[in-house]
Amino acid sequence: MPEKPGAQRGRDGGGSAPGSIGSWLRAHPPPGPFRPDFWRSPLRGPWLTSVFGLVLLAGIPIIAITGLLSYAAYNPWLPGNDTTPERGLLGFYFFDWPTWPAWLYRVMQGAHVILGLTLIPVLLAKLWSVIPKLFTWPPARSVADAIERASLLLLVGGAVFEFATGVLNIQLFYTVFPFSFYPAHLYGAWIFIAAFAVHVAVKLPRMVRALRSRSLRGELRTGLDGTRPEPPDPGGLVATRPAEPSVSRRGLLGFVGGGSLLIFGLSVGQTLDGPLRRTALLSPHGRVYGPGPNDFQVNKSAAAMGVDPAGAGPGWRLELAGTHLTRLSRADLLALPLYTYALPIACVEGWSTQQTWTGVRLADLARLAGMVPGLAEVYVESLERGGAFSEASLSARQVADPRSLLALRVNGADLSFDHGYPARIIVPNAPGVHNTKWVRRLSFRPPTG
Ligand SMILES: Nc1nc2c(c(=O)[nH]1)N[C@H]1C(S)=C(S)[C@@H](COP(=O)(O)O)O[C@H]1N2
Ligand SMILES: [Mo]
Repeated sequence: MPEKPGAQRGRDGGGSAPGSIGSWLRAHPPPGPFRPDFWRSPLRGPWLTSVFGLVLLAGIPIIAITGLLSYAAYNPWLPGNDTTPERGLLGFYFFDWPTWPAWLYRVMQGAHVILGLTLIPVLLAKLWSVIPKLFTWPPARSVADAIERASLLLLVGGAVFEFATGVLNIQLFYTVFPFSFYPAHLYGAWIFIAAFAVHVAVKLPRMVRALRSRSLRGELRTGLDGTRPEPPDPGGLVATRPAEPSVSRRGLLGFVGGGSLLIFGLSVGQTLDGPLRRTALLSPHGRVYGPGPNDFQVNKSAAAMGVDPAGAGPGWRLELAGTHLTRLSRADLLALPLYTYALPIACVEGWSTQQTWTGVRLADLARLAGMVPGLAEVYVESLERGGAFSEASLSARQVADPRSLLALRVNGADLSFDHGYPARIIVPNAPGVHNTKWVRRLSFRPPTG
């Protein structure tokens, strides 16, 4: 395919006249990585970069969409759900999050986290394959070049920031950030998504051309002996002074793909119930539980959150506020109509589990507080003092769903203290963090605008 004349401008191209500062700079790169012949891997080239790029092009939009929807699932404009910006500029797409299908958030967040983890080797391989571009000399040849390179900084910086904060979050290292995870990961996402979209638009034709330049099947049949560098490219990916190959393209693709499969295999179990959960070796939480009704994953234990067991004893009363204030003991609650549903707990960290919960409908509690289900949202407060998840708001739609419970029992037994005894919220399709444990008070009120 004939190149457009401008496309041939490579390392030696450029706008400046001979004798100018630009041409002097170009002729005198500093030593080390800025010298074109410093990068010697015979595998680097447009085809290899494009293979990794194609995988990322397929995966990153799924991660982006599931991630953005995950923010919407928080109904962040409701009081107490202040983990993210409200419906403003970045939250323009937020909507009243549905309670149906009950498994949606579970599948979505699992896909977000596990696909993100799985793509890490591909992302690293892609960055490795273009590393000489970070050191082109001079750093910018023109204003347009400077803008393009600045956008690459946002792209690479955004990708590294999003993957790193995501991994740190699921490994529960919240405390290492000097900022709050939720807004930082969201702002970073929009910067990354914008830079990614520009990058794809600019590079797509070149990627398609590069992918056509070799056959994947052919490469997968080629061993070390047959491994030759790609033809010299104007983009400067192919080594000018290639070393002897020490691994074939097949070997490199196998290494990266194998790494991805391994990560996938060791993390997907955290979203499955049953024996396969044991395979989730990368899951930071426990994987193996006893056979008891309360033997399933605990996110934050009562002790870790400093919940005083005395407050959850026989003196505990649920405060119901609406048109009037009502106080109910656990026995009072157990005497109300009870309902049982199998519903998931699905954490933003990606892990999830389905359990069978028994409790009082939030809609019935709204009525007891003098409110009309469908016309009342609820502010939930727990016995926990001060933790980020000690309170949350549920929308009118969430309160009205007949499967939304104040759960008292799980799998036929009383809730354990770690799972929220004396009572906890369970709402279909809600993020785990809105399933508040150790509930102390429910304040029903007319819906927020
Ligand atoms: N009061 C209170 N409720 C809470 C939390 C908390 O820290 N405090 N953690 C939440 C989070 S992040 C999740 S994922 C679920 C986990 O429920 P489990 O520990 O019973 O599995 O509880 C939620 N409820
Ligand atoms: Mo969570």
